[in-house]
Amino acid sequence: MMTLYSNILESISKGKKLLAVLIDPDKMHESHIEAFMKKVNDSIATHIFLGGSILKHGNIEKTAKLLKSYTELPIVLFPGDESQLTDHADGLLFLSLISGRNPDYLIDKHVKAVSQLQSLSLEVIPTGYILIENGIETAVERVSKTKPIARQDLELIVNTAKAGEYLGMKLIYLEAGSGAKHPIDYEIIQKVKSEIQIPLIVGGGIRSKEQLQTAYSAGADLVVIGTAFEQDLSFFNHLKRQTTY
Ligand code: 1GP
Repeated sequence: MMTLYSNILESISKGKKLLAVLIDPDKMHESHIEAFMKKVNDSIATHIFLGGSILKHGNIEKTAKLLKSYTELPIVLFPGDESQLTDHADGLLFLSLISGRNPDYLIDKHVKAVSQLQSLSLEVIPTGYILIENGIETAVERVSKTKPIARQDLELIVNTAKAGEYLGMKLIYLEAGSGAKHPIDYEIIQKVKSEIQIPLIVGGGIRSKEQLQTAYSAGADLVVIGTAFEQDLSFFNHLKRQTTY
């Protein structure tokens, strides 16, 4: 079943913008989940993304189970590696870090995930993951040991996204990195969106409603926000469900 992906396509065809709240089990204490999810449920969020570059003490399975008990929103795994898989989620962004040249993150971790995936009922969504330089080194760069693409190199960014689409990926994710200083530029989003036919995800460093709207108006179909919600629950108050874009 391809419910998750077809729902994304359907929303886009209706002109609806999507918002994923990213939850890193390392940063979210179990005792905070109920209150946090109440805020999420009252907001315009449409998806929960779950995962982190590396997990030290967090538990994906336990967190996914808890999240499910508090929300109807689809839970999509956004894993740093093959250890972050669970059947308690609805789907998986099968991320290939196509901005980098480290085979581990291009294909190796994927091969290692297969036997586990065969025993799970997750909807697997192949996703071209493109890391763009944002002013500071982020966890993805450190953990993957790859260099992000320079923000100024629009041609390389666009060609990387196009290559991902030609390879059959179903989503392109432009990532500035968690806690990024500069979210992905308007021009980058606009140009990539105009060159690809598949849905475009944008994330990293988005901390205000204005930045969210900028990403949407540039052409992002789905925006991912983690840090801003982790640091300040009141951010949700600006994104209450009746808000329209
Ligand atoms: C990180 O794109 C996501 O992978 C979200 O980034 O935590 O900066 O919102 P932030």
